Amino acid sequence: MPSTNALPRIRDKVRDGEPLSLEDGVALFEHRNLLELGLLANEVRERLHGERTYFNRNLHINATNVCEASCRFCSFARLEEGKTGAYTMSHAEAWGKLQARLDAGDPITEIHIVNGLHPGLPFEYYTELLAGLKRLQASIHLKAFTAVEIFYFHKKYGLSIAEVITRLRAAGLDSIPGGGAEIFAARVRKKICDDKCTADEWLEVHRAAHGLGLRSNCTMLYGTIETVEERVDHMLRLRALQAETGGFQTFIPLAFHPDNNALMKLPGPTGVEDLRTYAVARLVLDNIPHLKAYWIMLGVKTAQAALWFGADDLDGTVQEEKIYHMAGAETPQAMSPGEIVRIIRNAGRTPVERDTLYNVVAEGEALASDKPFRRDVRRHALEVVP
Ligand code: V47
Repeated sequence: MPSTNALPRIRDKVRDGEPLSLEDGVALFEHRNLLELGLLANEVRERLHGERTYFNRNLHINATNVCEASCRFCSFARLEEGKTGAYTMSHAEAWGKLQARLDAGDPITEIHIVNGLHPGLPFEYYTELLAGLKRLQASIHLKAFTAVEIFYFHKKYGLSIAEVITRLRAAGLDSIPGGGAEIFAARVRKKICDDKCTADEWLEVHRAAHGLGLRSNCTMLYGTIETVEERVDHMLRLRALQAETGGFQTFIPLAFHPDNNALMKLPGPTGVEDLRTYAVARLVLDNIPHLKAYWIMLGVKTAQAALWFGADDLDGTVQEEKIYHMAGAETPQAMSPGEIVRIIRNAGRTPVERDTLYNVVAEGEALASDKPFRRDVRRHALEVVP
């Protein structure tokens, strides 16, 4: 605990629009009074977005969990086909997920696709996956493949990073999700994810994507073995790339879930740590417009509270999430748009349905007011059990 209260000095910097330093970020993490910290983060949140709180209608597809990497925090991956719980969807199965939403009259605007690093699939598996989804719904936004996957494609198929992105884009890719960043510090990566791309390689993929005109998101996995210095360092590296390219839309802190993985002995972050991390992120990442409280992993109640600690986005209806649910998340599998609207209004904020690029889809009277999904839809059994 620092002997002096750094908050008044940091508050002046924030109000003057001065970027915060590593030391400032660490001092914020160490500031005991959570509400003072939250108030300052909320000031920035309201300066940027007022009361507006965004969400979208989306669907997650994790087409395969077969993965060459052995990240110690991951409960989703299986090393090879044939291992218990390993799966790879056929194109028809993956496309069927979208067809089911269309048949149900659910006007989703985005599909979020994240997979394992499968050693045996041809590049065409991925391009055809995208192309088939676009054939079903030309207007759907495909936010697909983390930088880790794109780097893997680059190495595996012998294409430059730019060529990989260009070919995926020609097949239907619209933007890149923020996953796989974990924590940039080499010390931590060595211990929790030493067999996938490095921090610099992750950043290089996003730099290339931004250079080709694609937008992307960025994440930070927190609550494993990292220090608060390493969390702030992570944010500063993202801020530096954003200063260069301006291509990041949203930062998503991802709270570690400890079930069914090699880090099971760790307790996972507490609610206060979640809110503190959101507030510090809002203050340090002054050049990334949005901060997403991903309700699937934060829990609906903490995500709602995070709307007063810097967050302005709740992600979306989701459906079919596997990565966190296999790691022990107890949140529902899906929330109806009406339920998300209710949660936002109940927090005293103004809901706005957006598309992936933050264009407004509906607000005010035009917003959904449907009931929560039936219990069996919210809690439907996972098709893949660990
Ligand atoms: O890359 C994996 C993380 C990420 C665990 O871009 C875990 O809009 C905690 O990136 N505990 C995938 N975290 C999810 C992701 C994401 C989610 C929502 C929106 C967006 C976006 C991106 O989840 C992985 C990894 O960093 N992760 N296992 C775990 N046990």
